[in-house]
Amino acid sequence: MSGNKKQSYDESQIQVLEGLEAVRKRPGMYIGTTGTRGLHHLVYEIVDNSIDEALAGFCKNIRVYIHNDNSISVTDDGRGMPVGLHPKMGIPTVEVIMTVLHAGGKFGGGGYKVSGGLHGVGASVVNALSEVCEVEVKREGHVWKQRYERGKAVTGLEIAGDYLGEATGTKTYFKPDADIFEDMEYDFDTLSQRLRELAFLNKGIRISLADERPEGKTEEYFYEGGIKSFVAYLNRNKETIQKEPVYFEKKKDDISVEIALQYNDSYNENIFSFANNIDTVEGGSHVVGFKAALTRVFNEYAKKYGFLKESDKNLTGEDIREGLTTVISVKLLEPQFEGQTKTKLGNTEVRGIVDSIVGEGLTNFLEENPSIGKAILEKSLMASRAREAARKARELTRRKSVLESTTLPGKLADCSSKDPSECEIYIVEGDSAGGSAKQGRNRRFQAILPLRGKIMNVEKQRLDKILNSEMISAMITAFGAGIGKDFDTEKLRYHRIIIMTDADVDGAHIRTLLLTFFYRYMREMVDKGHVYIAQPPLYKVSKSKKDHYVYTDKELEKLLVEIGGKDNSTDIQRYKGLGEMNAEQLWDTTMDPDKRILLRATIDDAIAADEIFTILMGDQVEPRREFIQRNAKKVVNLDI
Ligand code: 1YM
Repeated sequence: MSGNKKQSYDESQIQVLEGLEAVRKRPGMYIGTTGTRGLHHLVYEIVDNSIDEALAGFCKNIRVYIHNDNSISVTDDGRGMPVGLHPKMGIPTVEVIMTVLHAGGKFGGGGYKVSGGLHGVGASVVNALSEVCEVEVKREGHVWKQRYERGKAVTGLEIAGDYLGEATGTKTYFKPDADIFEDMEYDFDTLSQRLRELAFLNKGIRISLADERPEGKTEEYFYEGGIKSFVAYLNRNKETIQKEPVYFEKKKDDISVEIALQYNDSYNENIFSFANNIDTVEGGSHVVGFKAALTRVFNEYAKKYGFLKESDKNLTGEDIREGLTTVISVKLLEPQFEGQTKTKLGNTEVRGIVDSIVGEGLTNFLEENPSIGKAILEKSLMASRAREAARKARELTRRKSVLESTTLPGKLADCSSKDPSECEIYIVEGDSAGGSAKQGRNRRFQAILPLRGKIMNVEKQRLDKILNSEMISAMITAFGAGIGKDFDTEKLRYHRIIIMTDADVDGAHIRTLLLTFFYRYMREMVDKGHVYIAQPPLYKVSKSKKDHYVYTDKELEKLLVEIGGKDNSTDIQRYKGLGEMNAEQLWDTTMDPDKRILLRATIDDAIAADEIFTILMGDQVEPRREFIQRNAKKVVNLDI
């Protein structure tokens, strides 16, 4: 190596260290959080490199391993990361990829790089945030290896052996740094969900996930049908109107577009859209193009075949999307992400391309499948009538509320403060617990609304019926923020809506029903973090005249050790329901803001939430039974 080269090596090393030091100092800037989300994000960053290699046409199989100590390996059978010296840096390209910030994709031939997580920062960030990282490349006949610790190379790129045949590829191993991450445990289901999604979004790639921890399992995801299989999967527990999803695909001006859609007999619309494999939660130009074409084509078809008279008003997009499940996936070279969470596709040129392929494809499909067209249009016409009825009902309730001013429901024990930001409302299961809560509360800022029995299952009803339910209208009036399209969180009378149910299966059911209702009709309230779940204790342990409240079985074990084991004077009371606690106990354990535990209900994953709601609320019994068995323990802590 010449003196010159040696110097540039040193220089680049200095630059490198500064770069990755920044990642370690402010990891949140690069991976979002250092919580469990960020931990899982590391895996996606590495897998994205393999997906890029697959999209370039060189890799078919990707394997992900969760090792016993929660370290991770990802392997692929692509070309292997380039091992030659990097022309500018004078060190092996592998090392540049692993140790220079933002290196991924910026060099090395300008391939068709489309994948990339929300933050898209690549392998160097994973390396910086790992205690240990090792890369193994099979390329040019040799097995090359390099090891890094907290982002710094601790060995050179060494030849560790040779391989036979064509078996090129890359393996990246990393162990997340415990100094950085708060939570070090990988969740199989979280990884499984994203890897399955990637397999749907990139047809023909085989992705496997192996959990080497005790009782871990192995799964493989491979979908020849791509997003067509995705839609079928999303609808798998529903009754569908068409047997198979419709699928359109086209590539134009370097933008590739895929769309699959299928109707089911529910009243919900589920549109999932992706750009470069990133979930565009906020939609964007591809979704706008899709909706415009769908509405236009169905209205034209309805007029042409007499479902609507020429003089009739057009069906609305909402009517046409009732019961629709769609996946839209576009891949383009320079995606622009906009919106609050940078999950809205901005590229305007995408809109017209999607519009034209849906327009053309759907028109042909309907001409060839008139019976399906008829079934969908009849459903849309029903939706239109129901919406009209709901509008009238809403107007009626609005008018009523103007006449009678703001009559709050009789069962509500309201609080005295009128400042929503400090006010909270407890939705309490059962009259007796409701009574204790009313006595025990702080009247200034805590309101109580007792619920008797189960609320209506909103999943199976349209809005007009839902408004007739006494319990539901009580909640709507108490919250004061409207419902459905008219819902406005600015008008909420309480900034904390707290669900308080028993810690048993019935309680879990009521909680899910309430969450379904909030999710479908007061969505913004959930999104903005106004919904909470109270955590009543499971046990009261009394020893030497001292009471301890315990919230989980694990805590009980720990406490018994701490207080010196269980003996004759120790009394353990298991609470079966909230009703067994008196007012003072309920305040002390579950309602006192200084001592209580509240879980915030978030819907950070519409797909998972929709699955749970559908399974728990839908008509099919078998998936529900399976789900409950699978999640028997988790159900109590349903994190949705
Ligand atoms: C388990 C992780 O990183 N695979 C991988 C990465 C690359 C290549 C192949 C690759 C790309 C190109 C040429 C190219 C990367 N290369 C680069 C860089 N798996 C994993 N497999 N040859 C090999 O894009 O032209 C970054 S990642 F920078 F060299 F292009």
